[in-house]
Amino acid sequence: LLHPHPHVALLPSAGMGHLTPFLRLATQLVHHHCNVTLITTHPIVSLSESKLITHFLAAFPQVNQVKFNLLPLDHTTANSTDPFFLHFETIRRSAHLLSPLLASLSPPLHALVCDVTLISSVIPVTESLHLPNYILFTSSAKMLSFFSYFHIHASKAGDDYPAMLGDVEIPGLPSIPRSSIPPLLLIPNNLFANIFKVDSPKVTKSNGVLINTFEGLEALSLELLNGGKVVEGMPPVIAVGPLMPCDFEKGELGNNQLKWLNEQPVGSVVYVSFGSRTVISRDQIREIGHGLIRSGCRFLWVVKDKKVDKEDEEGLEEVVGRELMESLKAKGLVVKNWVDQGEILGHKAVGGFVSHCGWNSVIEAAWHGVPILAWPQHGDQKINAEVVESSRLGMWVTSWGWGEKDMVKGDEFGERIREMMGSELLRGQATHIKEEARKALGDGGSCEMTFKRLVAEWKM
Ligand code: BUP
Repeated sequence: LLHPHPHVALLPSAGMGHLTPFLRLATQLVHHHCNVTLITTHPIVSLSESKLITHFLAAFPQVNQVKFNLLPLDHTTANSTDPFFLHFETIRRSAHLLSPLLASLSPPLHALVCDVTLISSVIPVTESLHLPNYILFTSSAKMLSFFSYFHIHASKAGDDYPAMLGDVEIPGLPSIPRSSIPPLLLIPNNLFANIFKVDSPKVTKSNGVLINTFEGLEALSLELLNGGKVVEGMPPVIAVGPLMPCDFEKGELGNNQLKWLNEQPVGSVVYVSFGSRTVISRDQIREIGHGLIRSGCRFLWVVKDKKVDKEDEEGLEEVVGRELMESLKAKGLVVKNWVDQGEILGHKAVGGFVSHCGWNSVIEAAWHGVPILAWPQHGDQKINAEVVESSRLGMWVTSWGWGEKDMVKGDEFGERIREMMGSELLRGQATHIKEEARKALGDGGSCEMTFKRLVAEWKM
């Protein structure tokens, strides 16, 4: 019996970097005539996440929302203070409650797509329901290689984990130096490392891994993953990228930002943002400010000094300093609240992007052909920065340490911005990658084929 419209449930994890690609995937599935159920987990961590969900559901009334109320988490039993990681853990510990919820959906489900950080607690649920389980991996294919290989690497260190973790030699890929390993994996027994270690070998238990990348950006990693070279028994790794900013995300680009951008010459502005969950120290914020002035470039800089936006109440002058704020006004715009990054990167005035290399940001820069100056701050970001550098979408100053630990001086920062903004080579290559991205997403491109194949598979 063929089902004309397969029913797919999506289970994202916490944080904009995880939620956003899930919602973009949902729009693609709707476009390809799937019935979509979005499982939202409560309580929601940040304001930006609740707003985005509301906008999404208003734009897609045909999507069915199921609210999943999580069990309260005893924080003393989870070794972390990061609200997003604690939320991952809360979902994981509540996952068994998903069974009746998924089983009661009508029409019956054909697949569940969940975040990779939930995989080991969701697999038993989908297995018991005989429901195909897919992962949406929200980072790069290079990071997926690292993630799925990590348990093998960690086992080499044996009881001496994490002290004895060395450079990571994944078959077929350039070696990943120890200094690029997400720092939390090097701290014994923290929550993130524990989740990572438990989930890493479980990827092979899923029916497929959807990933927000495309051949034109990460051909080698995709080939190795799919050829079973990285780990044996890898399920199909399905490139569904680029998952692009959608209309429902719009509406936060303040009028003054747009007005200001409209007044700047083509390609003259550097956009500076370190993502939704990076806290930059006050001292580093000041150095960044001086660097921007030193660069001589025009700039749009998003400042953030709290991990969760609900806590972010201080004014810009307090964070940046009154005097510096005054000097910054001459050449740029400094903003504190959420901005419409998709629209900024797509604006003709923007000619460069200083980015932490959260994967969504990298893909958005690729889509708009904007060269990146990579400054990874934590997590997967050095591994993503390596993709940026090797694809020549941008440049990465590898001597800059993790943002959390090491300071970069303003002079050096300003110099590198000038270098990126002045590079014809980077601009040319970024334009080429943009063309590849547009080909992948265009009529008859790889995305259309891929979704058609997936939907056909789910219909069986
Ligand atoms: Br900040 C900010 N406006 O002001 P990443 C971010 N974004 O639209 P992260 C805005 O949030 P993880 C803002 O376009 C991207 O889609 C941005 O995701 C958008 O980094 C998303 O780049 C941020 O993956 O998440 O937030 O650090 O740590 O999970 O990678």
